[in-house]
Amino acid sequence: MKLSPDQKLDPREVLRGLEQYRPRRKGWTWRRKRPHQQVGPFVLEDTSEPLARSVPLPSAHSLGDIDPQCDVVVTTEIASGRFEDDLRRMRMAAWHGADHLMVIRTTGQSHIDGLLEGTPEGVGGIPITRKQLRATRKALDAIEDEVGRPINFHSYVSGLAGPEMAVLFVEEGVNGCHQDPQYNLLYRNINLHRSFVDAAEAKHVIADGGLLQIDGAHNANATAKQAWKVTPELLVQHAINTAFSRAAGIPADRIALSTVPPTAPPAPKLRLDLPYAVALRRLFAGYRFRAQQNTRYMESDTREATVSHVLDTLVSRLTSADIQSTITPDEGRNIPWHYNNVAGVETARQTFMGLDGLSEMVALRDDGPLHDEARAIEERAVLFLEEILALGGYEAAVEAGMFVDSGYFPERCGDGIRREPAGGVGAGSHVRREPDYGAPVCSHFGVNAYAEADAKPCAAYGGCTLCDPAKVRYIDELDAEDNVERRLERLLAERAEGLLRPEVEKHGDGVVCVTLFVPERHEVGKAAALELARRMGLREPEVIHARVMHPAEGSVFEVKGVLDEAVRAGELVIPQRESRLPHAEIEAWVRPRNLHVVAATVGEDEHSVGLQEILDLKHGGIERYGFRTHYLGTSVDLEQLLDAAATHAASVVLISTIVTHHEIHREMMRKLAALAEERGARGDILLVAGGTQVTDALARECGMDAGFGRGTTGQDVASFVVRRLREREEA
Ligand code: Z97
Repeated sequence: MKLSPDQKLDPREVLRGLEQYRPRRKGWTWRRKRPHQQVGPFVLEDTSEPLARSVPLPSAHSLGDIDPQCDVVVTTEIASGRFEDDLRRMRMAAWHGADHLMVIRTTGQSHIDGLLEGTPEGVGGIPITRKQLRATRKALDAIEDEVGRPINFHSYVSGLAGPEMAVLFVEEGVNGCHQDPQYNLLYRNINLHRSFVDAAEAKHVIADGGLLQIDGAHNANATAKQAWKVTPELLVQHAINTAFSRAAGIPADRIALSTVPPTAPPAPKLRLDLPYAVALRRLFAGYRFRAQQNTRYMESDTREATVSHVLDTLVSRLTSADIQSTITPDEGRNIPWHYNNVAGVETARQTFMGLDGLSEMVALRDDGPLHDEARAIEERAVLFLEEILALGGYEAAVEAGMFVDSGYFPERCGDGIRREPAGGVGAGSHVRREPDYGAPVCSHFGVNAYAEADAKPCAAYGGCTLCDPAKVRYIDELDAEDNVERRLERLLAERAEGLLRPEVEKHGDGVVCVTLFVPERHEVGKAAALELARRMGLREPEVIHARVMHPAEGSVFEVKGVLDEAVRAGELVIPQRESRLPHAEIEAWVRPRNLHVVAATVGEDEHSVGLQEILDLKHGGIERYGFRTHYLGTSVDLEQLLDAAATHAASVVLISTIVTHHEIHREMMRKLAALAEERGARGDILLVAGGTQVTDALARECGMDAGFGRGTTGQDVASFVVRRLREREEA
């Protein structure tokens, strides 16, 4: 399967021949670092190999469209609840720099003692199934070819079917996973013994499959009310899972500790978060660090979340994270929307690029408060471990509710999660292995009756699914209604008809978001915002974010709703921008003709940067082609402008308006056209307007010859002028 950048991903292509598909690579891949790399005008220190295809950061438009990639793996977590829609989301995220795509299942699958087949949604969202993993890995193969960088696919090995899931992941080429028995126990109330027995088996399979494992300590962080107080316990949780994973065979550099800077401003974030990050790196040198952005204090303000995430990323850079996991800034209020996956990824990427070379200029102090606090967290963690031992061990500690307590250890609040070691889901379901137990796959923790000195254990029964992929049983959809083929019917029909609807999560969901400021006190404003959204035609409007600007003056609201409208692509009128003429062609025509251009900003507009860029030689403006430009300054009177045009016998008048109130830009364009007409000069001069609110159609409507909006370059303006003047000459 091959993707073409100008074509949509075709889900039928992904599903075709899936039963024969085999993953082409197994195990985890890091980025290839390229220190001291020349990228456009800069030498960058903390970068990796560039992408073949991508969407650069917005500011890159003024920097030669460079798109350097940072040196850490960037993650986004995808959970639309429909895998076929996630594929498009993954493609977009990959183009924006993500190379670790985590799919979180949305069913309560942890409690199901087996694997599901097909691609059911049921009523609870997506489970992990072979077909879904296979389709995703296949699509990711094509996406990684398109962007030119390996993409790590990741999901979660947890719950009662953990070992089966680990085998499935290795069979299907999943590259990374979460696995931590403490997660099962504390957050899913799965029996303690069952969780650890399953984890030993699962971890062994993960080790053999070369997957990167991420632990679950960050969940304490997300659950504790005062997350900065849970830091000593986080070190303990990391230690338990790490030691257990090593014992089960995972090498240190494929164990990633999941760390989240615990606070958000106005808490003194770096003062609290840095010591924890430093303590962690000191204690766990040799392991990998997966830094996750903070969700604990996030409400509905995407701007606020973004600022916290930038600071989280600063902590990552200062303490050398290997993976930067991003949280979508809308996670506090929606099931994340696809464009917010991209926003999260861009936040990390933009921050890393901005911090390039930081470690060569700034070093963390190993004395003073940073050192003292890190030391205090380490000491508290050691005390925590000693108390576990004093209580009689891990079981007793869990029973006593030592975990996720709100106190800063050794202080205790008594609100920790308590688990009965003999209780929980799956209690009593673990049985002692028979001495002659034979494992169904070669990766196995403990004694395997099939193991022989010089042959693979599975040789005894003709090969296992891990050694011989042909043995994998692929079971397609089991449910005649709840399956991907049925779900695709609408999508394919709408695509065939060229129907377009807005969407944020699933194909054509119609969801839109509008921002309104209502000049009233909050409660009234909120009711007004909802009513206004209804009148805009939005079904099921819901305020997803509100912020008081002033108690009496008003609030701003973001309202989401469903727009039950579709447009047909084929019926849209798409303005055709004339193509640019080659530089050489423009110059060859302009230079011998001695053409004069007068230019100014008009109205009361002092913003001349845009216009200067169109004119200026330095900025690649039209002077480079040999135009004689006369820049008259800002807020210039229209009469003066036309006087100057007459003095220089100018062929072109360029006006610009950037910040305009009361439709001044329209008024200025109309007046200029009328004045030129009055003077009898209209036929001799080309009148051209530019500015953020100007469009070509609007400018023409106001009597100009052309209008240019955002993103215009000197080449665009020069191409237009040359074409027009050439026509006149030839006429
Ligand atoms: C993250 N945003 O990516 P279930 N195992 C571990 C986990 O942390 C989780 C699961 C399994 C977070 C993910 C919370 N964590 C969200 C160690 C989930 C998922 O299928 O929901 O039972 O397990 O780190």
